[in-house]
Amino acid sequence: MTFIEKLAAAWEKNNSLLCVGLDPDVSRFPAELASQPDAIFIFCKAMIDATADLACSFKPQIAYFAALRAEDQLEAVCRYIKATYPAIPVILDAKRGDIGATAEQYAREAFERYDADAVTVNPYMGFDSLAPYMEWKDRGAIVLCRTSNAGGSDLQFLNVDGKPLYQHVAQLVADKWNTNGQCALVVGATFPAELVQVRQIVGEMPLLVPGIGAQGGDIAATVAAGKTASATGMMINSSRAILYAKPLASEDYAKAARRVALETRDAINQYR
Ligand code: OMP
Repeated sequence: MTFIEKLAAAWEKNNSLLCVGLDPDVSRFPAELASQPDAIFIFCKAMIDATADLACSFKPQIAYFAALRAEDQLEAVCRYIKATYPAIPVILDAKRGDIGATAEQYAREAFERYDADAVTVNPYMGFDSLAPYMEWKDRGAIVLCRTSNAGGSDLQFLNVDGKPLYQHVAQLVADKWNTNGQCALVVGATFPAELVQVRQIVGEMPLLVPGIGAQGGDIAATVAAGKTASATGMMINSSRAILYAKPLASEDYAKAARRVALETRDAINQYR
């Protein structure tokens, strides 16, 4: 099964467009985890178990592991998802981008070492920097297009031949780069007007849409702007709002994460 097929099956199976982001910040972990040597894995496993029936994908962010020399725990997280919830695609968020020879190594890192179903990549260096990922026909390449941060406008909004640069990226991926049908695009939930533009350009192509939750993106506007004719087409990511949800009196941290993930999944579904 390809990444795109697996994603479509997960949308259906869990009736969900929610991507649960795994951004494990040890400074925000519950106190009882602090002394554990593999605290990052234990925390992520708890989050995965709490949300696996509510998510269409999991997105571990590599920097949170690598900064603490915890790549072994990222490997364990990816292995755990694959073994326990094989229907849920794993997106390695690494935002890679480099010359072809180096990109080949990054592709092996994502698809061999971590066995990710898809990886986020940066289009700034052009098609030859993305081509090595496309050699992995059953995996996905999720290309940054209109990012959720305010500074994304510095370059992505530059006017090039009468159109903002991000629209050229969307057009290039849709028309030329997606030769094997394995691409998706990143478009922030913080910019619903641009989400509408990108959806018009790329047709049914899946979009990774971060920016709801901690970054304040509006769920109703996001869904209206980005859904396809079949009311799917998006992996709407939330990380911190789910991972660090404040437990109510009767809850532990995993139950709190589940409550917020459920509310978020259902809020998304309400507007599909
Ligand atoms: P929260 O703001 O905590 O929901 O986390 C958002 C996650 O999505 C982080 O892991 C970011 O690195 C990632 N992200 C963005 O926030 N904005 C983007 O434009 C792209 C990404 C991404 O590629 O995932």
